[in-house]
Formats: sequence, structure tokens, C-alpha cells
Amino acid sequence: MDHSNHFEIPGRVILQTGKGGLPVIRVVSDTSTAEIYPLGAHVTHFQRNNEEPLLFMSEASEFEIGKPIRGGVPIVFPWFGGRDGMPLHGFARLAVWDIVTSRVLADGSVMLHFRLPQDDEFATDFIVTVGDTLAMDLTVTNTGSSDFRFESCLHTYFQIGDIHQIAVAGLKGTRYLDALVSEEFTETEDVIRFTGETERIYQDTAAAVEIHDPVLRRIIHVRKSGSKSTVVWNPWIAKSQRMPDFGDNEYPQMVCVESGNVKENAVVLRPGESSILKVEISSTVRPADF
Ligand code: TA6
Repeated sequence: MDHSNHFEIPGRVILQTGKGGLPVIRVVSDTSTAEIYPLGAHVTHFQRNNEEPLLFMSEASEFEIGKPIRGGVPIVFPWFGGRDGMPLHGFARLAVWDIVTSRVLADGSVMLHFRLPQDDEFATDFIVTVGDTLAMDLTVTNTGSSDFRFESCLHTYFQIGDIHQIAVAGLKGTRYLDALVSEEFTETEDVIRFTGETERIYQDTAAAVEIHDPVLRRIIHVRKSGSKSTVVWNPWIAKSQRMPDFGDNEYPQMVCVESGNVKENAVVLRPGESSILKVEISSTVRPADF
């Protein structure tokens, strides 16, 4: 890891010792705060001033080199899901990313640029802009001499008031794979509601998604570009109990809405080509009658 702290900006970008003794970068914009671990270039916290945090972080998460962090925004790359003998969701989130630069922008937001340590086949950059929204750009460039096929996903864990009361809108009419039964369906409902373990991989959708939360009285907006897949996941009770780094009683307070390009939406880059996955997270606070 880059141990120099050239990227620090007094009062804005501060290198601290985080959980598990790992380095963490605390970011302070005019209207929000965030925390990013160089391990995985993992955004673990984003909170707009005077609002509840927008990202969920498991109290049971491990913070250890070589172990995934459970919560926030895991960067899934270069594959989604399991692969024989390889880490779940790829190796990018297990790597310690270099910090290229940081900057305070004219609107009072703060930008940080991370780079995955060099690989001959591809270059991977992650730019996070912390401000009134949380904007994340994952850029992959094929630096090799043959086609490069990969999956990617910003596997975002959102903080919610109660999984039983939220509604996820924006995916009506979209085809999805129900990963629990390995069967394809088309979304017929205006909103998705949760009554049990849910893991749906929506394909060929560029749609923005809204999480309506009457308990925290807000709507979370997930806008994206360069992405054809949206994954919606909640582990519910049994799977929560099977995950050692996830509390048995945490599932009501989180939902994953993941934006990327997975399965049949995987990306193929010819030599020299790049692709950018952009995700922007924001929220609208709703009046008491919501
Ligand atoms: O995206 C859903 C999923 O594949 C679930 O099956 C579960 O394994 C989850 O991802 C784990 O994600 P994480 O990034 O926390 O390891």
C-alpha cells in the first residue's frame, strides 16, 4: 500500500487507524462525511449531515487483510458470485488499492482516486466523490493484447428502518433470475416488497431504483450508467445465521441494491478499450406523512 499520505487534505481527507487496526480515510465534505478503507477501496460509511447513514455496515464484519468487509460498497470484480477455489465476488475487494490523488471540488465535495495494483491484462480505477450525493466510478481498461471479459458490481448495502416495510421501485417489467430457485421471471409488481430471503439478478436494465423507507422517512435514489444489471438481495433469517460476519438480527436493517454488469451482461473489452460503471446514491427526506 502507498504509505505516504500525500493525498491528505487537512480537515477534508484524513488518514486514520480504523477497525482491525487497518488504515481508513475519513472524508469530510461541506454536506456529508464518508469513510473509505484502502482494503478493497471499500466505502464503509456515507452520511449526509443531519441524516441517518445511507450505508449499512455489519457489526460482525471482519476488518482484516485478505477478508471481505461485510457492508458498505464492496467492489465486485472481475467476477460475480463463486468461482471454483477462488474468492467469492472476485479479488478486487481483497486487494489493498493505491491512492492516486484527492481533491476538494468547487462545490465543496471531495474526490478520491484509487487504483488497483497493476495487472498486465487490465487497469482498474475507482473514483469516489463525496458530497450531497455519493458518486462512484469504476473504470476498467484492457491493457492487454487480447479480449478481456469481466463482471463488475458495486454491491451496495443500504441502511433502512425495517425490511418488512420498505418498497423498491424501478424494476417493473424487467426480466430477472431468481438465484434462490435458478429460474427466470419478469417483474410484474410496481414495487418489490420483502417477505423472505430475496436474491434477484435483474438483467438488461439501466433503470434508476428507489428505496422507499417509511421508517427512516426517506427515499434512497440509486442512479447508474454503464450498467445493465441490478441485483436485489436480503439474506433474511436462515442465511444471516449461516454468515459468521453478519449478525443474526441485522437483516431487517439492510437491503442490497447492487449495480453492475453480471452473468449475461458481462463486459468484453477489446485491447485498449475502457468501460465505466457509474453509480450515484442520494436521498430525499420525506415529510412525517410519508
Ligand atoms: O449479491 C448477493 C450475493 O451473491 C449473496 O448470495 C451473498 O453471497 C452476498 O452476495 C454476499 O455478498 P458480500 O459482498 O457481502 O460477500
